[in-house]
Amino acid sequence: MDNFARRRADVELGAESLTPIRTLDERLAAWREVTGRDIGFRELDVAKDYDELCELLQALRPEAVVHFAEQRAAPYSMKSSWHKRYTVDNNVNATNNLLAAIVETGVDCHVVHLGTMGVYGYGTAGTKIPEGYLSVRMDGADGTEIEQEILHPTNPGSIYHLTKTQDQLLFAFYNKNDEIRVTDLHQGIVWGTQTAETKLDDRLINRFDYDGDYGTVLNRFLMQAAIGHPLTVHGTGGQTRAFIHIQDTVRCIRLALENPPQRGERVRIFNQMTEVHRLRDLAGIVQELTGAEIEYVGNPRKEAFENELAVDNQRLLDLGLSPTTLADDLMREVAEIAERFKHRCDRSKIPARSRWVREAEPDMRAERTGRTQAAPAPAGLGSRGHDG
Ligand code: USQ
Repeated sequence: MDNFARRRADVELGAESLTPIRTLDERLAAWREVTGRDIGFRELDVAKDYDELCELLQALRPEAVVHFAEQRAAPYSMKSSWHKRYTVDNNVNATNNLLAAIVETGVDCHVVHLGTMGVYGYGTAGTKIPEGYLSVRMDGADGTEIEQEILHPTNPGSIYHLTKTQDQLLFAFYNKNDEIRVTDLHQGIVWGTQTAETKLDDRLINRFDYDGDYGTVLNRFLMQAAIGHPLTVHGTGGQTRAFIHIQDTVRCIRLALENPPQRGERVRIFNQMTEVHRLRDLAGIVQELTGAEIEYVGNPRKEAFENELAVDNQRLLDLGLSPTTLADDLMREVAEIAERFKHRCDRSKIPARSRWVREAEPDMRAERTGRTQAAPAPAGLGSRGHDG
C-alpha cells in the first residue's frame, strides 16, 4: 500500500532523489521480470482510507504487516506549523488506523513497525540504552522497594521523533488490550543506497536523498564529497548517533518477521543499529576517503552540542544479524553512485534550511547552560524558516 506521499514531497520541495526513481508500475514490472515474482499493490492512504484498509486486511488476511506509512524526516516535520500538523496527523493516524483495523477485522497478524532510536533522545542520561524497557526501583507506599520494568522514558528531538514516541504508546495499549503482536524496530540513521535486491536491475534502485530535509547525514557527506562541496557538519559535530547500513535494515525486518512474538507477549522492541559515531569523526572518515573539505555550519536544529551514546543491540545479534559496518568499500559504493548521478544534483537544495526555533538569534539560555544550540537562520530565510 502506498499513497505516494514521498513523491509529492519531492514536488513540494522542488528536490528529487539523486538516483532516478521509476514509476511504481515500472518498478513492479522490473521485479517481475528479474525474479519471476509478483508484488501486489494498492494505492491507499493508511491515515485516511480506513474502510479500504479493513477490506484489504480481510481479503488478504496477512500473517504480518510491515508498517512504514509515516512521514520520516525530522527537518521536514519542523519546517512550519503545516508540516508539524501534517506529520502528527499522518503518522499517529496511520498507526492507530492499522491497529484499530486489525482489531476490527480480527486478523491475527504480526505488526513490524519502523520506529527510531530518536525516541530516547540519544542517551543524554548517560546510560546504555536498553531495548525498549528499563528496570526501575521505586519506594512503595508502604515503604518497601518496588521493582518494575517500564518503557524507557522518551525524549524526542523533533515533531517527527515525537510521533514515534506516540506510536510506542499506541502499540503498548493495543498490545495490552487486544493482544496485538508487535515488533517495534528502533532504527538508527540509515546509510547506503543499494541492497542485494535493488542491485539486480537499475530500474529497482533506491532513493538517494541529499537535500536538507530528507537527506541523512552520511549519505549527504558522501554525496557532497563526490560533487566537491564541503561536508556540512552542523554545529560542533559533537553529536553522536547510531547508524545502520540499508542492507542490514532489510535483514533486520526479515529477522523480525521470521521470529514473531507469541500472542500475549508484550511489544518487542529491538534497537536496529549496528554502530555509533560522532559526526565530526564521521566527517573525518569521509575526508580521509575522499579528500573533501569539512565546513562547520550553524546548526539549524536544537540538539545537544555533544553527547555520548551507548546502545544495546543484542536482540537482533542473537537472532543472527551479522553487522555491516562502515567499511571503505561500502562507502566507496555510495560515493560511486553519487559520482554516477551527480549531474542530477541541484546544489541549492543542499543547505539544511528547516529551523527548529523561530528566533533569529541563538538560544542564549541554552548557550548559557551549554546543553543545546540553535544557530541563526541561514541567509535569505524568513523567521519561520519555511522555504516550501
Ligand atoms: N547533520 C549534520 N549535517 C548534515 C545533516 C545532518 O551535521 O548535513 C546532523 C544533524 O544535525 C543531526 C545528525 O546529523 O545531529 C543526524 O541527522 P540526520 O538528518 O542524518 O538524521 P535524523 O534527522 O536524526 O533522522 C534520520 C531519519 C529518521 C530516523 C533517524 C534515526 O531521517 O527517519 O528515524 O535518522 S535517529 O537519528 O537515530 O533518530
